[in-house]
Amino acid sequence: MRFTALSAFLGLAACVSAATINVTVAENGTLTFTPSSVTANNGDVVAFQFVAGNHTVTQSSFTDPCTMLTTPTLGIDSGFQPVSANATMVPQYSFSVTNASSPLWFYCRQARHCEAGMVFAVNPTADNTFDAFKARAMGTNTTSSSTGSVPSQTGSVPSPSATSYSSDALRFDSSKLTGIIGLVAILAGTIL
Ligand SMILES: *[C@@H]1O[C@H](CO)[C@@H](O)[C@H](O)[C@H]1NC(C)=O
Ligand SMILES: *[C@@H]1O[C@H](CO)[C@@H](O)[C@H](O)[C@H]1NC(C)=O
Ligand SMILES: *[C@@H]1O[C@H](CO)[C@@H](O)[C@H](O)[C@H]1NC(C)=O
Ligand SMILES: *[C@@H]1O[C@H](CO)[C@@H](O)[C@H](O)[C@H]1NC(C)=O
Ligand SMILES: *[C@@H]1O[C@H](CO)[C@@H](O)[C@H](O)[C@H]1NC(C)=O
Ligand SMILES: *[C@@H]1O[C@H](CO)[C@@H](O)[C@H](O)[C@H]1NC(C)=O
Ligand SMILES: [Cu+2]
Repeated sequence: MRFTALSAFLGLAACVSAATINVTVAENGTLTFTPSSVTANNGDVVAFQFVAGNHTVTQSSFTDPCTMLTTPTLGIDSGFQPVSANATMVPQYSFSVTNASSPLWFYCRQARHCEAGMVFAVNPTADNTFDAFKARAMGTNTTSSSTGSVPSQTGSVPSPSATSYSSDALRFDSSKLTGIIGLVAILAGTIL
């Protein structure tokens, strides 16, 4: 009993101390994540606000920036988040960082946006920098690229490797709830 109560308290304390890191997607209608790279601690939530256009935040890998991560597990993917020009509420998507020692790499999978540099990173390293990731993204040549640039901002954290995370999604437009349920279930699973 006592142990359970203590565990619950520690769990709560961990939740309370976790920070939320806001990232704006398509600020001013540009093909950008702002900021484009963040440093997060374990438990921190990275929350994306999609303010314009029709974009995604989709997990990839350093070596293949514009391809959705499917191994060892399916990566994080917000799905397309269209925002009408006169929207008063913007869609939001978030996930929590569970291993700050593992960098996480993302792109927008709308046609050619990745190749235009619409990429994002959590905890890039000295070896695998955000700038190098973005350059790889823009160097992919499966499709022609359009214009767009991202102000770079590099976080740093030691040691690279495998990916681990939990994710959840909050969509203010209830028409997009399909698929979110599963993600919420994953989050609930990590809490319980
Ligand atoms: C993140 O955005 C939310 C609203 O979406 C706001 O309440 C919160 O203060 C923001 N956090 C930071 C660190 O800016
Ligand atoms: C959006 O516009 C504001 C005001 O001009 C500017 O400060 C900001 O850097 C712009 N953001 C992006 C991502 O271009
Ligand atoms: C958003 O983009 C996707 C992929 O291009 C497309 O299938 C979808 O119809 C778009 N949604 C809107 C509302 O334009
Ligand atoms: C505002 O949004 C609604 C729903 O997306 C759309 O039907 C309408 O045409 C929009 N109006 C303007 C002025 O953009
Ligand atoms: C670009 O295309 C060439 C030829 O198709 C290929 O050999 C090369 O690996 C590609 N580069 C990248 C970064 O995908
Ligand atoms: C966190 O990531 C590091 C570096 O990739 C890895 O060595 C470690 O095993 C991971 N820890 C967990 C709990 O997954
Ligand atoms: Cu995009």
